[in-house]
Amino acid sequence: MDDLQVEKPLVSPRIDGQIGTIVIDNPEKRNALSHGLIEALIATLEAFAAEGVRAVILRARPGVKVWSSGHDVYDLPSGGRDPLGWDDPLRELVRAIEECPAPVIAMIEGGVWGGACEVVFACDLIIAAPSATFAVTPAKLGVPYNVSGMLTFMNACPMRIVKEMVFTAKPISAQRAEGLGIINHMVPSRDLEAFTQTVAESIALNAPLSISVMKEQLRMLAGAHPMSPRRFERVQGLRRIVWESEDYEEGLRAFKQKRKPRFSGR
Ligand code: LCV
Repeated sequence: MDDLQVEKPLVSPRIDGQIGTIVIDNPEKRNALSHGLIEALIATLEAFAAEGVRAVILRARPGVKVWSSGHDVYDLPSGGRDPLGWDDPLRELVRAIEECPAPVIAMIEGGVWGGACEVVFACDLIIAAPSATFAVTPAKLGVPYNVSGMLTFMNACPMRIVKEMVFTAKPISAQRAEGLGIINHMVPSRDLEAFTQTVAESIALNAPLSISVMKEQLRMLAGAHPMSPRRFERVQGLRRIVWESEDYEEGLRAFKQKRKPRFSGR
């Protein structure tokens, strides 16, 4: 790219009063969570915290068909490396949302895919239009999802729904998600922005210290699942079999070649 071309920002942040809004803005790639986009999101959350923002709204452009297509598949490592390890940018983004002192409200229109589902489920509230859908897709790519990610899903959904979502990799509708308590509100698209703003304002009027400490308590309690070193090592060993498998390589290859994967079970 010659130096005259300025890279389009991948996020559009703004602060109105005590409410920060982040618009994810890379529609050409269906808001895929690339390293660059994730870095911009984390930097914005940190800047909002430094400004004392009391509520955050995380959204895409109005009317999108795809809120986010999930982890940027081209950023997924192949050749025997854990694709979702501690330092994976997606994991850093989930932690940044969970550790943001202000509640983060995911305002959803359109499809939420894969790792973006975990990002949305890690948010404190989810307010969605009827057009929203949620799909958890590791099985579609042959990816071994990681332990804290599975815990995010378990904390967001009843176990049988987690199993249906991870085993089928099929989207569930906003209407079904609302009925299951996975999202806080389903709101007509025309009212979505105003409704979400009203919820954010009601949070911003309350005591920020009390809220940030209750948010951190809930994060710690929700993550308080004792797992012995022996069990954790067993999980990591099982995950390694997956990320070293031919199926994982086939999942990545098929996506890039825009064809259906043919999984062998090896
Ligand atoms: C890179 C993309 C992507 C993308 N990455 O538009 O949860 S896990 O474990 O699975 C985790 C590892 C994860 O999150 O993996 C990614 C999971 N995501 C998905 O399975 C969704 C993949 N995307 C799609 O199914 C379609 O793109 C949807 C249905 C989201 C949108 O379909 P649509 O027909 O509107 P295209 O498929 O034509 O995509 C437009 C451009 O965005 C790229 C895609 O490669 C294409 O790029 P080119 O124009 O250069 O061909 N793109 C879409 N998703 N996750 N790139």
